[in-house]
Amino acid sequence: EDPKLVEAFEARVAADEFIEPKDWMPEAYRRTLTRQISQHAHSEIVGMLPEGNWIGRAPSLRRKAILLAKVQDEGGHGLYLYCAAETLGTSREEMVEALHSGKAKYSTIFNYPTLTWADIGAIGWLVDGAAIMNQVPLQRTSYGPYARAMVRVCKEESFHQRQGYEIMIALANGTAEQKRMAQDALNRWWWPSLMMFGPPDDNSPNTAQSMRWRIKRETNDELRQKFVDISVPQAEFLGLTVPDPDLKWNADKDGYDFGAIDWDEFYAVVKGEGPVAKERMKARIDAWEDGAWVREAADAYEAKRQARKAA
Ligand code: FAQ
Repeated sequence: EDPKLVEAFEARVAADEFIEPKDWMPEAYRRTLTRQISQHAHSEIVGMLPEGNWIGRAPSLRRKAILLAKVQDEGGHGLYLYCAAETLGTSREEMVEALHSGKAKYSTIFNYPTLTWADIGAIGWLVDGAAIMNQVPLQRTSYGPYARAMVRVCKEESFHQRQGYEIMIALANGTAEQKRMAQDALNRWWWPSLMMFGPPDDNSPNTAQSMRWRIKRETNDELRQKFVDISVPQAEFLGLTVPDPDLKWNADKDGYDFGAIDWDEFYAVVKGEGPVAKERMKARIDAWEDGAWVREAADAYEAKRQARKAA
């Protein structure tokens, strides 16, 4: 690569300018962005599954309507992000193929099962909460189409987080059984939510370069710490207990110290050994195959339209 082009690129990034699709960029920048944005898109799409399976079982018409809208939003985020990734030169088909073949990752969090209605509250509160914590700084990521996608996505995610927390408030103030369900959901979702931020900084191969290129604006550990600091008082307000005996306020660092994360579990789930990983992939592959007729019909329609135009 021409060192002059690299230098000019790095200067633009350092000046907080957005890089746009037709601008020159180093191949490694293109590659890591395609990786991150496409995996982000896959996460949104696979993320529809754990909640989608509760739409028909939500406890009231109002809850069904809200959950349906939320899951549709996640689908929209996925499509939006695939479009942003496509501007870097990889086709949607290639990205989907990478997901289905197991080559591309998606967030570990969606490989855990949703056992009770309280899980829908915990997901909105913690999983969407963690997503916002990670995505707000990405509104200033150096690639223009990704940054702009994040503005809209973050607005919708904050609504999702509020709806989840509101479910938790209802359950935590409900019957003893409902409060028990809320606590059980917190117990199961807390640690996987902390894992969403990725491996610790000293074990994160992509962080240093992505910070330099301003793809990432804060590191995995910085965001994880902020998430703990914001979520603990929210759990206290609910009257629930965070399942971490080592959690302790640390006045010196003005934040919480927290217990050790089970990184063996994280890496096992990344490798595809999550509790419902096989089920999730099967659902995605089946949906793609069952949708073949829609793609064929769209192609046939387009061919007819072109023929009519030519005539
Ligand atoms: N799961 O070097 P790093 C949502 C992989 S929110 C699986 O630190 P990086 C909303 C990582 O890809 C969830 N794999 O990597 C929603 C890399 O492998 P690779 C999605 C993980 O990229 C809510 C390797 O480990 N959000 O969907 C995970 O610098 C509710 C080494 O890691 C985003 O994707 C993990 N948790 O930092 C939807 C946000 N963590 O790719 C429905 C954008 C790490 O080299 C319902 N992405 N890995 O093969 C990011 O900010 C970053 O990509 C990180 C990882 C922070 C996820």
